[in-house]
Amino acid sequence: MTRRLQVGIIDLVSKKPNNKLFARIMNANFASIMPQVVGVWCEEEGHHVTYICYTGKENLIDELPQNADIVFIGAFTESAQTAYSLSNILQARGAVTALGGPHARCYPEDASKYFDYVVGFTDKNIIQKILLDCSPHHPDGLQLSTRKQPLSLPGVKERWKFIEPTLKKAPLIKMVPMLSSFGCPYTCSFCIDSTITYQPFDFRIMKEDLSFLLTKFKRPLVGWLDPNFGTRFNDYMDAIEESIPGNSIDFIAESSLSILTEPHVKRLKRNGFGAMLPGIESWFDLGNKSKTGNLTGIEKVKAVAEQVNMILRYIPYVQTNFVLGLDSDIGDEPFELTKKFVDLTPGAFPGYSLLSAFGQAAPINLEYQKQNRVIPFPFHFLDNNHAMNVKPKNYTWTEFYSYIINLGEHTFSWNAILKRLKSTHAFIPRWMNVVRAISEEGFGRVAYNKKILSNLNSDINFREFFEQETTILPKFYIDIIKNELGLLWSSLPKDAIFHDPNAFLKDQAKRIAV
Ligand code: B12
Ligand code: SF4
Repeated sequence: MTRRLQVGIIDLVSKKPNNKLFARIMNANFASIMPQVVGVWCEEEGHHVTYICYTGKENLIDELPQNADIVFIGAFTESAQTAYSLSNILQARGAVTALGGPHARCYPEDASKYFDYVVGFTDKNIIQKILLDCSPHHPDGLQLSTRKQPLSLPGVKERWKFIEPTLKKAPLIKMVPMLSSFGCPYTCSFCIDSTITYQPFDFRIMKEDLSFLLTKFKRPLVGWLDPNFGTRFNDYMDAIEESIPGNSIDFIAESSLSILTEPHVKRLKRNGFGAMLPGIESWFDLGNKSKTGNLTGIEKVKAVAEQVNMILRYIPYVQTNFVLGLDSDIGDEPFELTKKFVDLTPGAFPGYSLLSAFGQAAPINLEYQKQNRVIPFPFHFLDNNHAMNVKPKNYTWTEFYSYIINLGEHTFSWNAILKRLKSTHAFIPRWMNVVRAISEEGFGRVAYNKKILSNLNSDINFREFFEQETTILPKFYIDIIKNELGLLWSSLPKDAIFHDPNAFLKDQAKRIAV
């Protein structure tokens, strides 16, 4: 009989204390699935689980499990420094620590300096192995991963005991995270899913979960975390229609434009889909996923705007996602086209991401590393917005920041905010757009980018870091980490704000040498 372990699980939805309006309303809705899944598996093995979803409003240090034998932490790269610091505190208290999630997948070699286990693709077997071993591994933690994504995961019903307390923290909107597939049939070069084979889950679990949710809420809200929801469109819609009465659950999903044809959108509406987040990414690249084929430039803008306006006639909330700084972009044209698109689709909310190479996430990152274009901005800033860690191919930094500031000012001008308000008719989507525009994501980001541009123009060390002429980290970044980590800063191991930006390339070279 194995020992009954005290297991702690921390889902770092936030990397820092955050009491802002948007965070208070939304963060609990962004809980990850896997920390809950790990909780289910640990309990099935007979262990006692304490689960914390950190949304930024809890006092994390007070809530840390006191007598845990092992603590699993789920973290994005932007939360890496927070996670490293927590691991240090927990190890000092005698706990063994394990890291999973996007950061562990993208930067396993770095994370293994601070954790006893670093886990990539995870199934129940791996968790069982860790629980059986449950011992410190210093100075290099064990890196574990299955070869592929698992075939299925515990559904909502089994995760409910972790979902329920998390949603209690969400005052207004309560979204249940669900997953119905892994991977994607497309191969967008920057994306972590470009090499993951598309694999739908067993529809029986999904159907059971949807019926189960109707016993918990009058009208549930489900957020599909699939990277490209509805790839086998008719099968998915059939499954939803067979399991619940028509239009009885609200759904949110991220789907490619190629899926969002008018007949499909009509069916989505009938089934309660109230928010869709299609990825447009670029006017000059990645045409296949938007089904615009060879169209580029203004022709693509017009075609996509027409489609997005069609979607908006049926679906009240549409966020259109773009990646800024791709190698296919040159001059002011991509930015001017995006501004044009914003004008042509006043009801859509544009989401902008700066091109980011997250360690081992995508094969193209090897190319960037070979070309020596990856800049070691601390992980804390790698959230697609607070740093672009790939040196742009066709822009100087000051040109690039001037363009993104101009685009931000256009997108979040009062004129655009009002037009968005007038073109959106449902209550929550209307005000969600306003809150997003006037908070961190809109006004906040424009102000932040202006600060970066001003530093580039006035601070030589700052500019040299961006130009890869020095590796001395500008004080600007250290001060922000210090400030945002608060009490956790003093527990952050020395050197943990630095990382090797070319670790993926070196790892590949080692593998070839072996
Ligand atoms: C759904 C999603 C979201 C959702 C939900 C996020 C959430 N909390 O889960 C929303 C829209 C909120 C979101 C937001 C963001 N996202 Co996002 N998102 C995704 C997406 C499409 C799917 C993630 C998912 O849940 N998959 C399902 C799970 C079950 O599979 P998995 O993630 O592959 O996990 C496997 C293993 O990693 C492991 N595992 C995962 N977690 C854990 C935890 C433990 C403890 C263990 C042991 C194992 C383990 O087990 C799984 C099975 O093998 C991914 C792309 C992708 N396919 O990974 C991007 C992705 C994770 N997002 C990304 C980013 C950058 C962001 C944002 C920073 C974007 C932004 N600017 O706002 C924010 C950050 C939010 C935050 N801090 O919580 C990056 C992360 C890169 C990185 N290294 O950090 C990704 C990889 C996309 C990309 N650019 O390639 N995202
Ligand atoms: S369509 Fe979306 S999920 Fe699929 S590879 Fe492209 S960016 Fe990734």
